[in-house]
Amino acid sequence: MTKTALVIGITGQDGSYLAELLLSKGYEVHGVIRRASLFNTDRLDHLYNDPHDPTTQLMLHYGDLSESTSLRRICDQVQPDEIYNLGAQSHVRVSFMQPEYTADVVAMGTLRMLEVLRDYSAASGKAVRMYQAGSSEMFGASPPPQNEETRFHPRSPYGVSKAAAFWHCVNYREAYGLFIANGILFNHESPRRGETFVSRKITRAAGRIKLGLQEHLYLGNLDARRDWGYAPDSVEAMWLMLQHPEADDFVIATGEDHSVRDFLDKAFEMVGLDWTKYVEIDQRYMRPSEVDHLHGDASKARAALGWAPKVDFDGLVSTMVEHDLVLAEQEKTLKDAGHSITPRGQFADG
Ligand code: NAP
Ligand code: G4F
Repeated sequence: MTKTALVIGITGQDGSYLAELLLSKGYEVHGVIRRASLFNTDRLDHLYNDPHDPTTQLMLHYGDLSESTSLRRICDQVQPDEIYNLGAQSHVRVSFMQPEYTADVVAMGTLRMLEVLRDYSAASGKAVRMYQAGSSEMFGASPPPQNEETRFHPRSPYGVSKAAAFWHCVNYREAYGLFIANGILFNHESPRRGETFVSRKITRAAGRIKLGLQEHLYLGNLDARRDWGYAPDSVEAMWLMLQHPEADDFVIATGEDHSVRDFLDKAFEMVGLDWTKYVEIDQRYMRPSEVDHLHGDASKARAALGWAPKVDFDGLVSTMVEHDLVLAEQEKTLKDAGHSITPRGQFADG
């Protein structure tokens, strides 16, 4: 029997890799997208077919976590077996500037989705399974290594909202016997990472500076340490959580941590440049309260799900730098032809 999945946040980094994974496993995949004034499906375009083609396995629907009516209608129409809630205002620095909006989408949006799940499960009689995208940002100030037993001490409106979403999911699992798995994922990156997250900001800049398209890279705290993994490895863990016999919560991490400085060293070494000549510290990229050190212990996921990361830190940085060098070469060709090129990752104060 073909399984049907509903992915909220399908246009994001993880959503696009998850859609690829599910399609490769024969799923019919439905995604929720937000209406925007410009198309926002770049990360999915290689997967998308004309919906009028009866063989297409990927369908997109307009909806939003801020509106339960749309989620309810989509769920009733699509009749999913598995729901992946990856939708979020996912930028930590932006959450300090838009705390109410972040809480509404991340915490309340998850609660809205849970109410839809509760009613849809009862009406359809299906044993529906839901994945919730939790975050290591929930651990915040708790010292490393962090695992499923570590106390949450979030340090941002985003982290607080993710912790609220986590507990809503635990409560719905206990109260209504629903299959809901919380993934507690540590940072994961890829060539599809948004360009205002530090990893991609660095690899985009390394490529552009190498080709003379950018002079400086403005950053905030270089001392923060993160457990950086590879996004395709992470989405495999999401799928495994929903195939597990019991609904549970799992930390997903590489078990290695590096500083932002280490990331700079590696990325600029790859393009043969000394980053200290180009990087400048800009206070607007600092956070009112910072998460200093994340280092995950994913032993539970290794034992119960058989999950392990396939790509290490060096492999991750190399993949991103190689990709972004090609992008920079394309931009250079455009620039040489008279087009203007803007390093958009440095546009806003996030
Ligand atoms: P991302 O690239 O920022 O993607 C977020 C997705 O959520 C996008 O598809 C976005 O749509 C959608 N979205 C935003 N607001 C929405 C709303 N109001 N209603 C419905 N959808 C909305 O994030 P990601 O890196 O793929 O991360 C996926 C999830 O995992 C997020 O929940 C994130 O918080 C969480 N997470 C990420 C990491 C990480 O390191 N990447 C680690 C732990 C947890 P648009 O494209 O229209 O903006
Ligand atoms: O790349 P970041 O913005 O990721 P952050 O804050 O760790 O959040 C990401 O990972 C979470 C999982 O732990 C996710 F839940 C969340 O959705 C998101 O995907 O920043 C990483 C570190 C921070 O300590 C930040 O202060 O890099 C530091 N940093 C230094 N300069 C910077 C910059 N971060 C950004 N975005 N931009 C800078 O210029």
